[in-house]
Order: sequence, then structure tokens, then C-alpha cells
Amino acid sequence: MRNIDYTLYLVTDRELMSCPTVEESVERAVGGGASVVQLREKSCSSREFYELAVRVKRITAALNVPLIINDRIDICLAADADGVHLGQKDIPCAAARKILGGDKIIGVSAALPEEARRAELDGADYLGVGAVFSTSTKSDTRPVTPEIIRQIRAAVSIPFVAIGGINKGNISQLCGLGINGAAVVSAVVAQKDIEAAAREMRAAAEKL
Ligand code: TZP
Ligand code: MG
Repeated sequence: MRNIDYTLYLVTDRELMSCPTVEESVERAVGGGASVVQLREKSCSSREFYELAVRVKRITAALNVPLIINDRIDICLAADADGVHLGQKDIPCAAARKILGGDKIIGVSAALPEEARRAELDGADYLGVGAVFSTSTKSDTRPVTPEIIRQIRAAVSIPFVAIGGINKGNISQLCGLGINGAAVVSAVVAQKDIEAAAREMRAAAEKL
């Protein structure tokens, strides 16, 4: 799957979501305009992760948005998801590319220009750059300033999404930095009306 629209990149979170199931949170967010979905599970078993990925894949395929699996290449392949997202402590991008072949999307987290450059050289399709604002959703984040975002933009030609604490009140601060989209967790899935929140964030992300 190529030519991905990264404008509003939704990351799931079962702890934070305002509705009973991950599937429902995904359906509503995509209904409101999320253009990519990353399934991020931090504590369920591999079996549960796989089964959930299969169910979510049915939804994202029907709605025509790519499904990215956080960390787990095996689950990406087994559930035939569209790609995987790797942090700096996960399996290296070049090794993942060998396993996945050329067709799956690989995203890499980067907080420094040299990490971004390395990921591009190793075959990453996109980057997740953050944390651009402070966030309580993830504990071990590194701060990424607007200056670092500019340096990353200059260092690579692959698309990147900004992540970390982005909400409707601060997203406009990211305009003009060359970012291809906004990745969000709480600004969408934790809101009472997930679809309306996604719609609002989508409209703002289109102005990046
Ligand atoms: N990676 C860097 S920050 C972050 C992740 C998964 C959490 C972003 O969550 P929120 O709620 O959008 O701040
Ligand atoms: Mg990871």
C-alpha cells in the first residue's frame, strides 16, 4: 500500500478510550476522518493482540484506511495488517524490512535528525516524530522542539507525523514545519464523542 494519507493518524489506547471496545473507537475515529490507524496494545497476550488485529483489520479494510501494528512484526504478518511501527528500542528497521519485504509499511519513531536519517536509509516509509508536546499517555518520551522538527524535515524526504500531546488547542503551533500529519491518542479516543473529536482534529491537521 503506497501513497498513504497521514493527515490524521490515530493511535489506539484501550485504557483511555471513551467507548467499550477498541473496534468501536477505531470505527468512530475513522468515521470522523482518521486516515491511518495504529493498533497499540501494551499489556494483552499475543493471542488477544492477534485476534483483535484480525477484527480491526476487517474494519479498516472496509473503510479503506491502512492498519499499522505497534511493535509486532509477527502480528502484522499474521493478521495481514498493512504495516508496523517500530520504536528505537524495537527490532531495527533494516531487520524488519528483511522480514516484511517491500510491500508492508514500516514506520519508525525518531526524536533526533540522526535517527530520522538512519530510519530512511534502513527503508522506513514514514517517521513518528515526538514528543512534540508534553503528554501523560506515554511515560518514556523525549522532547522534540520546533527546531528539531525543522532539522528532521531537512534531513529526510520520507513523510513524518508529529506525535505527543497534540490537541485541538495546540495543533496550530505545528503549522509550517513540513509535518505530513498529526498522530493522536487522547485528543480523539479519550473524548466523549470520538467521531466529532476526529472531525475537528482532521480539519486542523489539514492546515499543517
Ligand atoms: N509516542 C510518543 S508520544 C505518544 C506515543 C505513543 C503518546 C501520544 O499520546 P497523546 O495522548 O496523543 O499525547
Ligand atoms: Mg515500540
